[in-house]
Amino acid sequence: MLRSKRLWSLPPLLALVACAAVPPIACSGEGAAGSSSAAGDLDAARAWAHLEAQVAFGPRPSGSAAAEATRAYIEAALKDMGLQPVRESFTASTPRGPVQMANVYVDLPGRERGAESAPMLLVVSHYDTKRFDDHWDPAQQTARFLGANDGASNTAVLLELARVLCAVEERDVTYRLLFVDGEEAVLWNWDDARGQVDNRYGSRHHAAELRRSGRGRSVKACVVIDLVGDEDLVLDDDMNSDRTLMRIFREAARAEGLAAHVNGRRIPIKDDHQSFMEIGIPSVDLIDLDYGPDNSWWHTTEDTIEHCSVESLEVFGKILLRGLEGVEGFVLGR
Ligand code: 1BN
Ligand code: ZN
Repeated sequence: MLRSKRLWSLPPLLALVACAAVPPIACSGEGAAGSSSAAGDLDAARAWAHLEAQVAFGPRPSGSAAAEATRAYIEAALKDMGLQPVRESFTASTPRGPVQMANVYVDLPGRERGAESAPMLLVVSHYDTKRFDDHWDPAQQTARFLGANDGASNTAVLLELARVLCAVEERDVTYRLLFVDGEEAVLWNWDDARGQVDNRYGSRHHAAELRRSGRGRSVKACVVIDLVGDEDLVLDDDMNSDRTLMRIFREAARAEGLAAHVNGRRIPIKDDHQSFMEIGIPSVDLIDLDYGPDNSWWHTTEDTIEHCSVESLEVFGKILLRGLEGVEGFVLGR
């Protein structure tokens, strides 16, 4: 089992006021290349700092002030890298009434810079945390759901991926990094709202926009990351994912000597990848949905920083980067 290691001593990584005047994809700023790690490596310490920062906002359910603070943090981090994030705001119609939500995305153009038809690879993470306000055990009135693993870990890795991709001189494919709101259901269970879809609000909204604009035709693959900070990280073999993409990541882990961290339970998993599968984009969910003894930390107040580890972010980063090389080949039809 991987052990948790705290990195409280890290210096603050982000100036929260971003530099607005930098050109797109300049990938400049304190967060860009030039860190202690070799260019091309995902720096787990930087990712861990992003995880800590999100958890410090407290519970971050859609529509909350903390969700807005998280969005602002994501945008500032991306701007600090010299990128120009786009905010996609919308009002979600939920079983609890309208909720104001917003996705944030950033495009890193490939060689065919500017061409609308350039092949695109979408990488997705949700930043919202599960709503708990009406589900408190009376004995736990002061407890809070922090989503260190479910929400913060995946978003931390996606932010760090942005920094790594910035350091690449020329990409073969265009990457879109998408931070979605409203992955979690607003009712307690994913499928409680019979007849109405009460989950994946942000990814469904983005998928609908891709279809409406025609841009979806150039999106050749989608990689969703979720719950990747578990100190005992083993990615599941999700049956709802595209089999080829799943195989690419399994082989990537093997090539990195990390086979013990993939090929977990073969189960069908519901998550944001379904929104993109529904519009015909091959998609994979990289997720470890076995968190704590018998998954007892998932969607509980046990989802804390103490149950995540920087080593798991490191392991996942290696699998992700090696796998994305394979996905790029998939996207380009190689
Ligand atoms: C993943 C993280 N999910 C929610 N938080 C999706 C999901 C819902 C996975 C129900 C399995 C069951
Ligand atoms: Zn969740």
